[in-house]
Amino acid sequence: MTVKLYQFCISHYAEKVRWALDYKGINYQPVNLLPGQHVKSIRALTKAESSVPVLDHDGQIIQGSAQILDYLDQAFPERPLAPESPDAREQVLAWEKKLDDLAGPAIRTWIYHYFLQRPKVVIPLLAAGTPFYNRIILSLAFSRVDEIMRKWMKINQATADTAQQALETLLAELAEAYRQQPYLVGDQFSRADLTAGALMAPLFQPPQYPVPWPKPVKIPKPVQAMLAQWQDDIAPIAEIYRNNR
Ligand SMILES: N[C@@H](CCC(=O)N[C@@H](CS)C(=O)NCC(=O)O)C(=O)O
Repeated sequence: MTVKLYQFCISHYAEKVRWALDYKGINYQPVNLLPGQHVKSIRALTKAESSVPVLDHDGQIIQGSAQILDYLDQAFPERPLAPESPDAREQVLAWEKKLDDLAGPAIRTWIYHYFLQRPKVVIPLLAAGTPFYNRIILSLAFSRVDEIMRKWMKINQATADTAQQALETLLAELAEAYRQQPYLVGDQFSRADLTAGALMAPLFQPPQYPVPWPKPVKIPKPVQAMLAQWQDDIAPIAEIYRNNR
């Protein structure tokens, strides 16, 4: 059996899938791609969109983190990622969808807006897990990389401010949920908690996440300030990650 994960190391949606694979004890081979250069290889695989993560299980191709988690639970039912009860399952999937649709894009817009202003910080994150010369290529072409990424993901000061607001609201909602009970749904860890932990991971930068996170002093000041302000709301999510990743 061969399981390959096409990904960017920095992708927090890929982190959902890495975590799910590790949680189920499935051996896999990561295929680390450089953003930009990924389009051709992913389109050739999926015949559709260019987004990662994409899973290849013995030639079966699945694109999208939620679809991959569905597939993993069907193909590898040990250690299920969602509860059996239909009600609880519905709640878990609703949390996941909300986080996928809101938290994922908001974190990306907010962090990249500031990190793209620091090429020395962002280039090692973008090129993580790929050959060293990609860092040189990205450095030489950085103004174009910055321009393309901002255009592609609609990143600017206004969208970063909106994303920051959205994050603040979501973090408060998650913190409130974790104050009531140890998991987002019921009394067991599920893909709802996994999604919160994986998508919010750039806010607490865990060591298991396979990228060279910047030293705290290198993090742009506006990001440092918000991380300090959100510290209490981030803490329960970091704890879920620490205890279950
Ligand atoms: N809903 C998708 C979102 C995936 C996504 O946004 N992936 C980004 C990286 S974090 C990507 O591949 N962007 C490049 C592209 O779409 O070509 C999922 O859950 O997998």
